Parts: sequence; structure tokens; C-alpha cells
Amino acid sequence: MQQLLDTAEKIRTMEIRGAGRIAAAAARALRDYVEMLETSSFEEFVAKVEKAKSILIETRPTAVSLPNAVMLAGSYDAETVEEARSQILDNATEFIQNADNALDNIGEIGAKRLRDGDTVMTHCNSHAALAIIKTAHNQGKRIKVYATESRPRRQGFITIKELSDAGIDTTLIVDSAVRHTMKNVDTVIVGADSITVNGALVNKIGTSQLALAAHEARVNFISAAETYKFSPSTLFGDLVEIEERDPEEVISKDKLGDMPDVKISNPAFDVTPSEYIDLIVTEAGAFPPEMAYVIIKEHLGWELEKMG
Ligand code: RUB
Repeated sequence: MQQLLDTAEKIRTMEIRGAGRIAAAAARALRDYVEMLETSSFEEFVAKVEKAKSILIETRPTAVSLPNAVMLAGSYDAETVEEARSQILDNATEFIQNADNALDNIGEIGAKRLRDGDTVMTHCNSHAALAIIKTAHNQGKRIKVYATESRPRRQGFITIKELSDAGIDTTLIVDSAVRHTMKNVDTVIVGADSITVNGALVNKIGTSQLALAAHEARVNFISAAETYKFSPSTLFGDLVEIEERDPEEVISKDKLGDMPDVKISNPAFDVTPSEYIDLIVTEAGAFPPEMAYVIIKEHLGWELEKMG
């Protein structure tokens, strides 16, 4: 259990971050936990596995990749401990492998949308978005990238390191320079924490500003998202919870000084409506956001019928 708790803590504190990495880490933690789990009855096994799943799911509320990973990796239909254990080990291993392959496919599919000489803007740090940019670069296309700083946690610094290590022409901008810079951009590519059944994109705070500026400047706006980033529960009316993080991420109490009346708001994600999104690139193909229901139905197997 300690290892699973450690992973949960790393996800909560963002030592492990990004919807895809969170999902893979959770699937791995569950697999390792189940592999070693010793119980005296099937009922005890079920109770402990379900407890472990909820510990992982409760770490961060917005990225649907987390409950989807835990659901896909941790599913079983068995009557004995050994049967259930073996199914979970297989499902978790398959999830991790599929997630890895999905990134390669997203890179290949998305790179077709970039031309030699294109300038891309990206936000935060998304391995799916970067897979597209790196694949296009590896195909010999000359791609320039504007990467936003992404306050308050500055994940843009991770992005510029990854891009410059890959030899890609990279420029860092502050978040407030997005609209000013958009006139130089051909395509915006961002990741996804969740995509709702109506095709709205939930991603790092500020994503919707990129989308608005792209829309105004008639620049393409693409989200790169594995199919496990689509949210089945939105089909049943649930809203995606926007994580509100510690104000200390924005400004420390020391720096704030003597201003007890000042409140600080630190929403970690925002929502971009589907009308601002040209394309969602998944491992199963490139879809318009209006097709979100089909992805949920066909790739996550969560159909309306199951409500009954
Ligand atoms: C990360 C973020 C990323 C998505 C997609 O937020 O918003 O754009 O998670 O990333 P945080 P990926 O840093 O708060 O986790 O494509 O790597 O899954």
C-alpha cells in the first residue's frame, strides 16, 4: 500500500503531472498493488482494490484520464482472488501499452496537419501535443514553436526544455503575450485533461484564451487527446470539476505581505467550447469535437443503454 500512497501523493503534489502521465502512473500503481496484495477472502480483496482505486482517483479532480485509467486498468469480472488478480494485471499492462502506442499514433496523425515552415503555439506541457510537433520535426519539416510560460506552475519551462532538446526552434512567451503573438502562428496545438460529450475541451488554465485569440486570427486550433481523455460521465449530465489549487502557487504568504483582505483564486483548468476547436487528434483518428459522443461510445464502451 505504501507505494500506491506514494504515487497518489506525487500526483497530488504534481511531481507526476499531465493527464497522460497521471493515468499511466495510476495504472502502474494499481497493478503493482494488486500483484502483491494478500487477502484471506475474495470480499477482502474486492474491498481493498476498490479502496486503492478511490485513493488514486481522489488525488486530482479534473483529468478524466485518471478515473478512466483506473476503470480500464482495474476492471475484472471474476469470482476468485486469483482470477481477479490476473485480469487486473492483464488489463493494467494493456492500458499502459495502449497509452504508449496512442502517443505514437497521435504524433503520426497530427503531424499530417503541419506543413514545412509552420509556426505552432502550445500551452502548458502536453506530451500528446509535443508528440505531434516532434513527429513533424522528425519528418524533416521546419517547425517553429511559441510556448507559453503557463503560470503559476510554469509547465512551459518543461516544454521549452523538451523542444530545445529535440532541436526545435522554440520561443518562450508569457501568457499575456498570446494574443499579440497569434498573428505569427499557423496552428495552436494543446493537450487535454478532459473532453466532454458536447466536445468542450478542459485543459490548463489559459487554454480558452489561446482558443479565443486563434479564432479571432483565423488560426487552426487542435487538441491532441488520447481517447481515454474523453469523459463518459458527462454523457449522464456530470460537469467536469475545475481543480482549485493552493493560493501559495500564485504568490507566497511572505511576498503577499500584510494584505489580509486580498483573496487569491487559482483555478488550474478552464473550458474551451467546441466551436473554438477545429480538430481533436486521437490515436483512433482526427475528429471534429462534435464527434465526442462517438468516441465515448465506441472507444470507452460507455453507452447510454448502460444507464438502465
Ligand atoms: C497539464 C495540462 C496538459 C494536459 C495534457 O496540467 O493541462 O495540457 O494534462 O497533457 P497539469 P498530456 O500540469 O496541471 O497536470 O498530453 O501530457 O496528457
